[in-house]
Amino acid sequence: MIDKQNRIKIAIQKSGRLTDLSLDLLQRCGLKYTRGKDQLIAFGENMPIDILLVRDDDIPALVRDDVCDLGIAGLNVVEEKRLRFLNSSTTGEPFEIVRQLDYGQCKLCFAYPEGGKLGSIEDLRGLRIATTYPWIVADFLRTRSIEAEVIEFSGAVEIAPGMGRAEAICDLVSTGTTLRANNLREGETLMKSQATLIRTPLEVPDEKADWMARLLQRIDGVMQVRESKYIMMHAPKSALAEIRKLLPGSEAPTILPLDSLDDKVAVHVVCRENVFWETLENLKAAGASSLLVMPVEKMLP
Ligand code: PRT
Ligand code: ZN
Repeated sequence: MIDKQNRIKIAIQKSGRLTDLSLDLLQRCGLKYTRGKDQLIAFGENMPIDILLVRDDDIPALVRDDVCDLGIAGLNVVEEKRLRFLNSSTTGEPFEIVRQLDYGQCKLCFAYPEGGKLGSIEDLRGLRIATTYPWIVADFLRTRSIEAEVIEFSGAVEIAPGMGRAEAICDLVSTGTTLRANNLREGETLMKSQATLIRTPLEVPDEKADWMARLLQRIDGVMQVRESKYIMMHAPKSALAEIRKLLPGSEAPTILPLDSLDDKVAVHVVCRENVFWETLENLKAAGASSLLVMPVEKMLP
C-alpha cells in the first residue's frame, strides 16, 4: 500500500452543476469514499485517491500549485485561468488538459440586445462587452482584430446592457432561456465547453503515476460504456456483409454456429454508439432476426 503522501488528490466542484456528475464519474471508476456533511475532503477507501471539494474557480490554481494532482472544471474556467496564469508567469503551462469529459456541455457566446443595432462581433468595435471571462474574450477579440472594451463582471452578466453598463455581453449558454428572459439574442460562439480533467504538469512518483494511469483508463472506459450497447441477433450467412455495414461504431463481431441451422449464425457485437430503433429495423430488413440489445456494464479499452 502506498503512504499518505502518495495519495492522489483530485479537486472537483463542491456545490454546483458539475458536482454530482463528477462524483458519479469517480464512483463509476470504482472509487468508494466517505464524505462527512460540509466536509472539504472525501477520503477514498479502496483506492489511494482523495477528493477535494472546492469552488470551481479555485480548481485550476490548486492543480497549478501542486496542491492537487488532478482537477475537474468546465473548459471555460480552465481556459480563462490558463490565459490569466500564463500572463503573470514565466514558467510555462500551469497544468495539462488530459481529457474532455462527456458532461457539463455549454457554449460561451456573444449576445446582443433584442431589436437593437448590433448583429455580429464586427459591430462591437469601440463598444463595451460585459463578461465573467475577460481573458478568453480579450484573446478572441485580439485574434479577430476587434478593438472593444471588455468589462469584467463576477455574475449576472445578462443584466449589464439593461443597466447601461455594456452594449453587449459574452456568457455561457445552455438552453438560451436566460438570454431570452433578459431580452438578449444569441450571437457568435467563442468556444464550446464541457467538463475537463486537468493534471499537474509536474512529474509524479511512480506509484502515483500508476494509479493516475489506471484512473484515466477507467474514465475512458466509463465514457465509452455510456454510449455502448451489446447486440445479439441471428442472421443468414449470406447477409453478414450487409449487416456489418449497418452496425454503428462496431468492432469485429463474434460469429457463432446455431444448433441444427446451417444457413444461419448468431452474431454478437459491441457497438460504441447508441443503437436506435431505425438501426434495428434496418437490420431486420437485411435478414436479421431475434434481435437483442443490452446495456454494457463495464469496459476496459
Ligand atoms: O460556486 P461555484 O463557483 O463553484 O459555481 P459557479 O456558480 O461558478 O458554476 P456553476 O455550478 O453554475 O457551473 C459550473 C460549470 O457548469 C460552468 O463553469 C460550465 O462549465 C458548466 N455549465 C453548463 C454551465 C451551464 N451549463 C449554464 N447553463 N454554467 C453556467 N450556466 C448558466 C448560464 O450562463 C445561464 O446563466 O446557467 C444559466 C442558465 O442557462 P440557460 O442557457 O439554460 O438559460
Ligand atoms: Zn465559479
